[in-house]
Amino acid sequence: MIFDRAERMSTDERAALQQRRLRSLVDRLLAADGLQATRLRAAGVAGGADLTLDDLPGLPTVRKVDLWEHYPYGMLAVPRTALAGLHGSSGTSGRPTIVGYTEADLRLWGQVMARSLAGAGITPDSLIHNAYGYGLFTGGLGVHHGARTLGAAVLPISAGTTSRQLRLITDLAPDALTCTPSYAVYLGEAFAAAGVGPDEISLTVGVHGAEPWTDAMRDKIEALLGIRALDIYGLSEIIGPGVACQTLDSGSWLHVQEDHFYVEALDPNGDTPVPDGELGELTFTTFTKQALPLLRYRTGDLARLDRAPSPDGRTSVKMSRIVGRADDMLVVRGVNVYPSEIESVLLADPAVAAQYLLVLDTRTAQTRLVVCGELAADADPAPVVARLSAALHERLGLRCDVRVGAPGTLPRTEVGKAVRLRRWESGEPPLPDLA
Ligand code: DLL
Repeated sequence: MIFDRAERMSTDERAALQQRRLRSLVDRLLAADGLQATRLRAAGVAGGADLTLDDLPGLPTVRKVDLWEHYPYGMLAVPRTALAGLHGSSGTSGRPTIVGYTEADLRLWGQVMARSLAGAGITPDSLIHNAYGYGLFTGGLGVHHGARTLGAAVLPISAGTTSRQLRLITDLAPDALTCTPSYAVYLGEAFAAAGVGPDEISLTVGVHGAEPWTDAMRDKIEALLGIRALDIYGLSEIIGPGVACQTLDSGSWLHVQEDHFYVEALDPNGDTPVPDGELGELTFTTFTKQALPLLRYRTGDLARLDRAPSPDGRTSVKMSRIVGRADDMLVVRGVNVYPSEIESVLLADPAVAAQYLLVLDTRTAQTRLVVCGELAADADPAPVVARLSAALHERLGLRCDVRVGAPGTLPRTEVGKAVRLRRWESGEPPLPDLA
């Protein structure tokens, strides 16, 4: 189902709307007279009136560090008293980011999330088992706003207490599951351990995001839960989940809600957009957000853009799944390694479970990458270790130290985003038996 006419607007109509919205955004930023106004004036922009979309690549960018430096309210374009809600993320570096929403922003969020849920086949008759965390994190409430706008029922179970989740999925028979991909695997494994197979689970679709995942991980989720597993992307700074979403018929692509969130993919210097189809850093402009409008926010997330017609009839630009982050590339003995490549190799092996952990051991000059996996069922690990070592060497051009344990031996994240990388710089190993 296409929820909103804007999703199938002609590209000309959308471009005209975007240009009007860009002009009004620039006027609002200048009137708010904050950091972004200073940067706009320094770039010679005194008003929005004459700007076109072609001028965007010449306008100044903002980054997370700007939000940190103006924490907590310095980037708001409205008085604190005009806020209807706040969210935040702790981020990998531990510095908090706080974002604010007006009432109109919350309505916008509900609208883009309703589009995302409807694209996944969720209808006003659906029951959504929403296992994203409720709280400062945008996942739980973001889905909740979308479900309300769509008219679907939502169970706000939040993350954690897995035995209760299984019980309620069994008793209430929801058709849709919303949670991180790692938690979907966790739920699927717990069902399997309880002897409940995919055919006995009522769920038909899952909408998963908030952390990187691969096709191999999707295959595991779909097999464990008997669902179609779709990707949803977003970030607190832009609105939360609902910036882009895969639909049942969009192939592997995610439609970007570009009438509200204009996207560019920038080259590694952050200067120029790369051609469609090439990997670039996603950079968003929030045309319509009131409380925290951002012009050209550089996300650090790497993906490709595509404008070919989509079989689902939606006309917006599409993005690939997130391939990695500009800052998550590991350099191991001179070889550049993206964690997602390792995930693809591990999970493509049917003998390996979906849980894994990478340990980057930099205690000596000879950096070592330990790849810790887990068997899907009790078996002899030796042939699996040999297979994975060879496959990783071929894919990465690097010899990794592969360890494969019995099912259930690696630590799992029940609440929050999965931790896939631990750095071992000194002291005790992050996992026992790693020496
Ligand atoms: O994770 C919002 C969200 C909630 C998205 C629920 C999807 C579902 P933050 O906590 O601010 O917001 O983290 C944003 O998470 O810059 C990406 O690096 C990563 N991320 C989000 N969605 C995906 C995804 C939410 N589908 C950061 N694939 C982003 C890969 C993702 N990475």
